[in-house]
Amino acid sequence: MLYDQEAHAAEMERTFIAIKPDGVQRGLIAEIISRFERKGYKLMAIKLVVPTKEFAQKHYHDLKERPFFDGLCDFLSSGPVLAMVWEGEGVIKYGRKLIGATDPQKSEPGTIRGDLAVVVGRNIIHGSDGPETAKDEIALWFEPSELVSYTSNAEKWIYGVN
Ligand code: IDP
Ligand code: MG
Repeated sequence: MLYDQEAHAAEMERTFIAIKPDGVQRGLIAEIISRFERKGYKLMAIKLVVPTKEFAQKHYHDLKERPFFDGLCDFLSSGPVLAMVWEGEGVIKYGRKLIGATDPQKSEPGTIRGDLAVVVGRNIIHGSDGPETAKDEIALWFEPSELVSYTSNAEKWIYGVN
């Protein structure tokens, strides 16, 4: 069913997705990106960065009381991270579905962590968990000028927008 451009634009969301150092080192970049791309989401920003530990602490600030916080921040800053912004209808929530549960042993087969990871400390990918964190994480990792807005020719086929 076709619906109008305005309704479509109002439903558009952006989320922050990062392939952690284990995913990059294991050669899983293309595999992971392809799952978001084939679903129909649109890549708006991408860069490979080695975050400092201080930056990792900012990214994971919500978890600072957890016993694994220090090790987690050491790990995130231990090598290249592929930082991305993906756009689409429902991409924040559905992106988390594509990723799977935090613990790969509890992730369903078919999800990224379910198919490609085994332990919680090396679960290869990060995804924003809600609209507020998505906004904050995109702002932490990217300058506004690094986000590329464009119309994909596939959109009218993905959304049925007239
Ligand atoms: P999420 O990545 O699924 O959103 P969070 O609870 O936000 O999960 O935790 C952030 C990251 O911290 C996880 O992806 C995982 O790498 C790590 N983590 C979470 N719980 C544990 C744990 O119990 N032990 C070790 N690392 C953990
Ligand atoms: Mg989280």
